[in-house]
Formats: sequence, C-alpha cells, structure tokens
Amino acid sequence: MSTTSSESYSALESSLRAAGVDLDVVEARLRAQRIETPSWGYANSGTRFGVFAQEGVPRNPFEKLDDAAEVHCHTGVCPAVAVHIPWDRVDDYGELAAYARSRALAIGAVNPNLFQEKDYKLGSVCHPDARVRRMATDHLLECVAVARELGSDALSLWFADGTNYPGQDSLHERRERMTACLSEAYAAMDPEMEMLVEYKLYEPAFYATDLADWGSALLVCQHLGERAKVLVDLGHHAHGVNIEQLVALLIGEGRLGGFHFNNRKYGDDDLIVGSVNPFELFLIYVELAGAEQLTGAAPTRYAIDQSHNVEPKIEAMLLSVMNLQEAYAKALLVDRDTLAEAQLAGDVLEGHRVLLDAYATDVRPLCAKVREDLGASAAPIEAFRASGYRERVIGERQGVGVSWA
Ligand code: PSV
Ligand code: MN
Repeated sequence: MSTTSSESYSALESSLRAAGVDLDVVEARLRAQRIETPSWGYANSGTRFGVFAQEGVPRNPFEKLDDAAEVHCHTGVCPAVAVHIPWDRVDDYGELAAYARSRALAIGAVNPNLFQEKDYKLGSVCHPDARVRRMATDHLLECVAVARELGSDALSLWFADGTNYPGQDSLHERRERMTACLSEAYAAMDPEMEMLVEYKLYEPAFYATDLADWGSALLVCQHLGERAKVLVDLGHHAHGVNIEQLVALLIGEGRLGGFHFNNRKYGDDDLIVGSVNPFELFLIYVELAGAEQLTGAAPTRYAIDQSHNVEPKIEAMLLSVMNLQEAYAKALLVDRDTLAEAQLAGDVLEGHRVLLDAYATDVRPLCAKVREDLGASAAPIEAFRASGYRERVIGERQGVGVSWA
C-alpha cells in the first residue's frame, strides 16, 4: 500500500472500530467474496448496430482465460470464469479445464446458447415445431456433458423465446413445451449440478417473452425440482421494479440461484455494474449480506454479465469487480442491531439513516487493503496499466475477427 492509502486505511480503521464494527469479520468476509467473470465479456461485442473491434481481444477460449486470470490477479476474488457454448466450444474440454487450473482458475457456469441458430427464429424450447425443440434440448444435454467435463456445477439458462404478435403462437402451449424440454435437461444433470433459470422482460421478443420475470422463472423452477433456481440479471427488469425486494423473496424461498451483475439506464444495457445506480446495488447487497449473516454462507453465486462496447474490456471488468467489492463492503458495515431496534420501534427515519450511514462510508481504503491481503492489487486499474499486459497481447493477438464470440 502506498503511504497515502495506508494512512487513509488507518483513519477508516480507527473510526470503524470506534463505532463498534468488528473489522476482522468484515475483512474476512471481503476476502471470501467470489465473483465469476464471463468469457464473453473479454471478446468483441457491440450492439445490433455494429461491433467495434478492440485491439488485443482474445482469439479463442484459452486467451479469454488468460484475460480472466489477469482480472483475478489484480482483484483477488475472481477465480472462476463462466463459459458460453458454442462461443467457447473446443475439441478437448479436458484441455480447457486443465488450462484454467494452470491459471489458478476454475470454470464456472456453462451457458448454452439457444438464440443464434437460424432454426431458433420462432424460439428454442418453446418453438412450435418439435424438431427445433429436439435440437434445443439436445444442445442443453450437450451442455450438461460439457459442464461435467469442465468440472462445472451449474447450467445457466437464458432463453430468447417469445412472440412478437398476439396470435403468433399459443401462450399456454409454449409454456408446456418449455417445461417438457427443461425437465429432460434437468433429469440429465448430475446431483451436484444446479440449473439456473434467467428471465428477461423483453428483447428479442417484443410482445410476450416466455420467461419475462422472476415469477415465471420461479414457477418453472418449482416444477423442475429443488436444484432449479432463479438467476437475477440486473438489466432484465421493468423500470421501477424493486430488485432488492425480489432478491429477499427468492432467498426466503431458497430459490436465488445466481446473479448476473451489470447496470442499465434503459434496458439490457450491459453497463459496468454500479456505474448508473450504485445505491440500488448497495441495497441488493444489504439483502445478500443479511442472509449471509444468518446462515454463515453466501446465499447464492455471483457472476458478472457484461459486454463492453466502447470501454477497454479488462479495465472495465476490473472496475466492475471493484464496484462489487465496495457495495459488499458497505453492506457489511450496516449496523444491523441499530437497524433492528429502529425497525421494532417503528422509527422509520432512523432505520433509513442507518443504511445511509453505511452507504456514505468511503470503503475504498478498506477494499484496497483487503485486495493487498489477498496478494492482489491495491489499485487494480493502475497496476494493470503498469503491467504492460495490454501492450503485450496487442502484439501477440493479431487478426481477430469482428464477431461476438
Ligand atoms: C441475455 O441478455 C443475457 O443476459 C444472457 O445471460 C445471455 O447468456 C447473455 O446475456 C449473453 O450476452
Ligand atoms: Mn444475463
């Protein structure tokens, strides 16, 4: 730590300890935080209007792991990488898993891709044609096998399925078709595997998305079995939806399977988590940290799902992880006893002020210290810039095509 940052840590430490915070516990929990990064977040991406290629982006899944290792090296909390099939399809998954291990990484959730093939124009698992549903289900089964080979314990599902016009298809039959296909995939999973079911309000379907909200996803999960759980992507809700409340509901039901962190202003914008609405992110972490305090274990798995269009990808990922560390740190500083007292006494404003106090704390020196304790970097972006990694890979990785994968 530089002298300035160790001085600001000491000042923060004194004030937090004086306020009765058990800083050792807070730091231990921050050191134990785990966030999966997405392989697709390192590759070229864009919008439907265009993809702006960046220099030095990975040419294959192995190089995506190299970039992910760099993020873990500077943050200390990102030892797993989610993969997307077929974007990350390789001949030998054992080799990919071994490569991940050699970079001190593990493979996180396996994400089947059921939205790009031409056959999926009218849907995948909800498609009216049984042939297409068979194709989609076979891909799900392929991904269960891939997960097994990669040592992954989660199949993370998002469907672009939906309709654009009233009358285009039968809404209730689409639901039955989905349940039938997913039941087959669920039955094929090993006992330690979980199925994470993601929802999204709209896009690409504009009239009726088959899994449009957390309630529809939860109903499907309840139908499938205990190891099917809902995945919350922060960009997938209608405006005004109280995400922290639905997080609390899903935790209460034991069905919060995972997170896709990102941020949005309008729709599924895939911006850096915490960039637009950091207070909402804090409130979500207040629920997560509260649940963790009750059970002693993280209530769910955490992943970033972002595709950076105009910002440098590794640096954007570093900033995302730092924002998550800070949101979590602030949530850990909430004075839960005073909060409970205020709530019991019906002191509305005091309860609110307890949250504001924690949110207003500048936890950056604390997070920097925790990263250093983990052998990572106090200042990840500066350290990454000074490392020369970007310049090196720009030299090595020539001839990257402009495509999403
Ligand atoms: C869909 O918008 C989504 O959030 C799903 O999680 C996909 O797997 C991911 O984005 C792909 O970019
Ligand atoms: Mn997502």
